[in-house]
Amino acid sequence: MTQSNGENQVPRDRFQLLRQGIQNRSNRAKKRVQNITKDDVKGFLTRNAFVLLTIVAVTVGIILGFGLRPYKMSYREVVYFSFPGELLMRMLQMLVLPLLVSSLITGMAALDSRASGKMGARAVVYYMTTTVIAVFIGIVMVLIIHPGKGGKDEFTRRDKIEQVSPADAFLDLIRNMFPPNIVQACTQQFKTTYGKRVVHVRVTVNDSFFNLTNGTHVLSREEVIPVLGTVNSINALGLVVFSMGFGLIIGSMKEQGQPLRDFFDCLNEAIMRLVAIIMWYAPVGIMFLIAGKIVEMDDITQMGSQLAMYTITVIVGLSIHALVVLPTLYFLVTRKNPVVFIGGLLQALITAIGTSSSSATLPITFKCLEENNGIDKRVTRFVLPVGATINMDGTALYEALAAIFIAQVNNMEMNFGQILTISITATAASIGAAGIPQAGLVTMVIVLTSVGLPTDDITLIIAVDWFLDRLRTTTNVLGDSIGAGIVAHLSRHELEGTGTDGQTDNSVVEEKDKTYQLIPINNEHDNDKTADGDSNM
Ligand code: 7O9
Repeated sequence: MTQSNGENQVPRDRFQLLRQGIQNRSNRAKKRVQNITKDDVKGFLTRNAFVLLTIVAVTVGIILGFGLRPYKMSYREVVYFSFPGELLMRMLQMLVLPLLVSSLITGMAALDSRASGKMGARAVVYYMTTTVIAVFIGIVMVLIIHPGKGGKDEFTRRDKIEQVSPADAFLDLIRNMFPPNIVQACTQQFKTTYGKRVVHVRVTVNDSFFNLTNGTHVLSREEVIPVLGTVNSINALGLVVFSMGFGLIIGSMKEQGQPLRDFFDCLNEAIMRLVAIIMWYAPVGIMFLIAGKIVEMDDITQMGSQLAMYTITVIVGLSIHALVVLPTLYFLVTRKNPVVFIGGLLQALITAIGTSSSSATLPITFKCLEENNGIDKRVTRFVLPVGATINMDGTALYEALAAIFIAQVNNMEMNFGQILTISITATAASIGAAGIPQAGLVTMVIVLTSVGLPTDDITLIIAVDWFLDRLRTTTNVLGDSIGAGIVAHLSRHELEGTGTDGQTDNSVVEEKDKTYQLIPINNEHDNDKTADGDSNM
């Protein structure tokens, strides 16, 4: 701003100066508009192509979905129709495993143990703070809006929900942190199942009163015992633990560790290039994912009023967390504009809505943060995979809110102690979700069991879960990304000092994109630039 804060200026002068300033500005703006060339427009479109395409894809997907609903497709047709979307999911998931391992290993190896310790501490403080805030918002919202008023009469669906023992789930979590076979960890998780065993008990009867046959009898009875089984799903927690340890070690191995550092750095770079290619397909995939889901969903107009209120409560809670709390936190810590930051993440957020999986979105989140928001790779590589595994604000908010909703429809008053228990279990459930097999339902069961709520009532909310899952996932992705932004800001001094190992060759992709960042300036000297433009009036 051309503003005089100077000596003894009379207000009129100041006013004139201001006017002149505004005039200058508008002249400059005019010139800038005049100087816009086709190339500039093209540059803008190229830079924002993905975001624009993705937004178009979502819009078309929604229109297509609702347009096709009246035709009442059969299940088989829906499966075929959703196929392009399924392909996107498969491609993204294909990259998750190598991306997770290579980024964590190089992320840890690029930092000395002091820097990574500090960064880790900051990340953990951020994860805990935001998760606790999220749970708090969820509980406050459900208590204020009270969507469960009026009992359970309007619900009909009742199925049985598998019972889980919280103790066994917790042990599974710890077991999964230490996979005995690292290859198996890429495809399987350990899960306690329950088997039956016949136990023989020898009893000695010595009863002369009833005159029974005295002597020793063998009685058999069945006993339920925990059996260690496996389920097919990536054991993210185990891989995170292994990769972090491994990365830390090769980082401290001086020149002996260099080949491995180079290997994983190169692997990571190659995967990111694959991500860049897949991103071109993402809009198509997202369009069909969204359209397919809209075609497939049950009729929403049939939804009961309680379930509708419940949905609204969750939406309000997640919105407050994602649109108010997280951006404010980002602003307070970094003093930068959170809207710009979130603007750079748009594609990741939309992918999260489309895929409803924050792990499948991980590759896109990486790309957005590194390329659009310029977050240091040492931070993203370290913070994002860990965040995707243990930081789930949306999930924590949802589970606490859902538990109290179920209490409300059962007309059960929760006292302070029970609400506190729900907060703690919901926080724990969101942290442990990736380590607990088939987490979605299981963690919900644990939260409900902890305060004695009927677990079968989970079926009441399953009807809207697919939709709320997408919003939770978006909140989770945003939480991880803002965490990366905040940690990068707080760690900027340490990162300046140690820009060495594994970092030198990382700027290739960034450099390539910087060529797009040319902005026309209002300068007479580059008239030659506008010579070929047709906008020179
Ligand atoms: C939501 F790090 C990775 F990328 F490798 C990774 C892989 C798998 C990270 C996490 C996982 C994983 O298994 N996550 C997981 C998440 C497992 C079970 C449940 C959930 C919770 O999911 C969220 C929710 O339902 O609220 C949400 N759909 O963020 O993906």
